[in-house]
Amino acid sequence: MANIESVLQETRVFPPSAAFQAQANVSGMASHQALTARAAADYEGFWADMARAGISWKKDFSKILDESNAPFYKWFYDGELNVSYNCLDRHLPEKADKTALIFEADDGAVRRVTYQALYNQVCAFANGLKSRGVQKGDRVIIYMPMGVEAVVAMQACARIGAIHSVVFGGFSAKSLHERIRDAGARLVVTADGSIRGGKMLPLKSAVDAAIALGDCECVEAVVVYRRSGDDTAWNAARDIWWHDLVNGMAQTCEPEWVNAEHPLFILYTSGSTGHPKGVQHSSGGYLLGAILSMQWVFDARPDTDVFWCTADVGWITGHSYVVYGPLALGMTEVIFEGVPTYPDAGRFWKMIQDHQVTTFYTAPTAIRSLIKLGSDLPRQYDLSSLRLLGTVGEPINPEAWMWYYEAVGQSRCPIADTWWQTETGSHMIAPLPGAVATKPGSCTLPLPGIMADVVDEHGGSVPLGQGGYLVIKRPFPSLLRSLWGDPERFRKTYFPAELGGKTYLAGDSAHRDADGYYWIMGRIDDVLNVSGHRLGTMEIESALAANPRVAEAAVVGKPHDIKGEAVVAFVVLKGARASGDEAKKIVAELRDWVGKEIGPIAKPDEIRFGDNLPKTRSGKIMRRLLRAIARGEEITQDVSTLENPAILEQLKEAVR
Ligand code: 6R9
Repeated sequence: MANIESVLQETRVFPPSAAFQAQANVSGMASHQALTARAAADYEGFWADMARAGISWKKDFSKILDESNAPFYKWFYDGELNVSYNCLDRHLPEKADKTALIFEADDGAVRRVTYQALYNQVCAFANGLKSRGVQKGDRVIIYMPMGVEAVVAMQACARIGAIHSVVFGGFSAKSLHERIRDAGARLVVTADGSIRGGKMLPLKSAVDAAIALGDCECVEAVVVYRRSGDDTAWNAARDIWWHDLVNGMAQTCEPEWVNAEHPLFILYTSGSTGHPKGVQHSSGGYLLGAILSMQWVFDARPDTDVFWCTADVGWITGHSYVVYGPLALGMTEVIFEGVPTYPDAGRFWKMIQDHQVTTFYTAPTAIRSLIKLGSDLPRQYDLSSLRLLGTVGEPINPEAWMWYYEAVGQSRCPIADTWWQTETGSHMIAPLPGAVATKPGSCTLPLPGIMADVVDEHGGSVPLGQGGYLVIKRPFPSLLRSLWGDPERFRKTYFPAELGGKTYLAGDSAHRDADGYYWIMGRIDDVLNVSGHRLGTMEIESALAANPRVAEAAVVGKPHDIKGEAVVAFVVLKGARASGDEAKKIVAELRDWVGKEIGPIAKPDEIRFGDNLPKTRSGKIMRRLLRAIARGEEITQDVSTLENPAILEQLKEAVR
């Protein structure tokens, strides 16, 4: 499947402090081991206990796990629940006036929303959706800025059993179009625009452009939240303002009780083909994963914590640790509209101070960029409220880990490096911070009940110290159930026959050290991780190839100090190879093009032109060679079969 590299040896170990351990939900390694042993001894009983303790069921389940149609697993599959009920209604008797959301806008304005107010807004919006004909099982696309209304829209869908599919606001009209069509969305929820870093970015016009691309007859209505105040083109037959939709709607709405397996949402993510995959999650199992990981990994203390996950709701992290996990536990959480560097690089630290944040969860790429912009900045703020830090999205390098630990956590807060994926729904490998000693750069040990392993291409465990494929050997509740509309792709991608057809192949390589700690080494497929965002090289290649100037393109990643990985594109133009100012002009044009085809996050950092691409005799692009060229490495491969070795010289030059 892919090449496996090794990582540096890291020897620093940080055991939990006595103080942290004393107060932790899971305190000490013996408790961790007891949970793990319980799961190993009675796997189904373990998960059933957890599901009964964490979730309020409308109808208790009598069935736990169905493996009869593997890998299409089912969990708690005769139980009934409603996810929004679990996030809102069940807290009202005791916590109606408690703050659920502390929303900080880009310009610093703060709005607090209590559980009662959130419940009222969710119910009103749910009634609004129903008034537009949205029913259980219908798909709703949400293309919104980060804010209270995004949370409301998602919770309202969950309330009526509609399946939401959130599309990150940074994706282009073209990407949005593909997702609207694939999901067959009945309704789109958007805003006139978003405000980030002082800049307005239009959203509604992208929805109009997406629908204008055609084949979107499924969309009956577009609901528009007024945020930026920008002028917006209006189609009176289809468009409706959010405030008009909810005006006069009842602020109660009986939840739609759904089967545990009812799809809660679809979230598109990149894979190794040109088309994104619609990862489909369940209601019961997914919610359980969000709840347990909040309790275990974030050591949630609902009565005193102020939780802040900086992820946008357009990503899985925003689903599990903004919209569902913290609310299911009845916590107070911060949500932030803006960017970490506006008005300056102290924004995160100021917000932690202002809102007395106890638990802070962000991505290594944000940490690295903030180190660069002001490694002393955190010390200018009072960060004494913090008790726990987390990271997600990509491997964190030990230097960034140490800075996070010392400068932000003041050598007092444990760091939970959490490995998981869109597909796993919740944390899989991460420290339980009151139990597991951490090591900078390692996501440490699997959570209790998660049967992770590192295997070779036949599925056999490899010895400690050796690299291999990261897999999970038993189905677990929060695992994706299918790919929307493509069960065969689901089976082939995640449960390959080579591994027996029942083992979940994560798509990452990893190794374990002598203590059994996991170290993630990188993707084994053609997926790049740029600033914690998953991008398929094939998606970028198809976007480039769709440009009229381009004959052929190949895309690889190369290490980048801040983004983790940078996108390098090798392009063959129709006609002559470009050089000089002409080349610069075309580079700018192609970068913009990719921005429009996929979204700004996918723009190549570097473009190199050649008369051809290096290929094998059978015509396959030699990607390993391109990776070496992109990194500026010595070429050690045999290139004698290349038709035109001179192109290698051409491709060594990036256009600057
Ligand atoms: C949650 C999320 C998943 C991919 C995953 C892996 C990488 C995520 C990581 C990590 C090392 C961590 N990844 N967390 N690598 N250490 N703590 O990011 O989901 O966007 O689907 O990305 O991200 O490569 O396979 P998603």
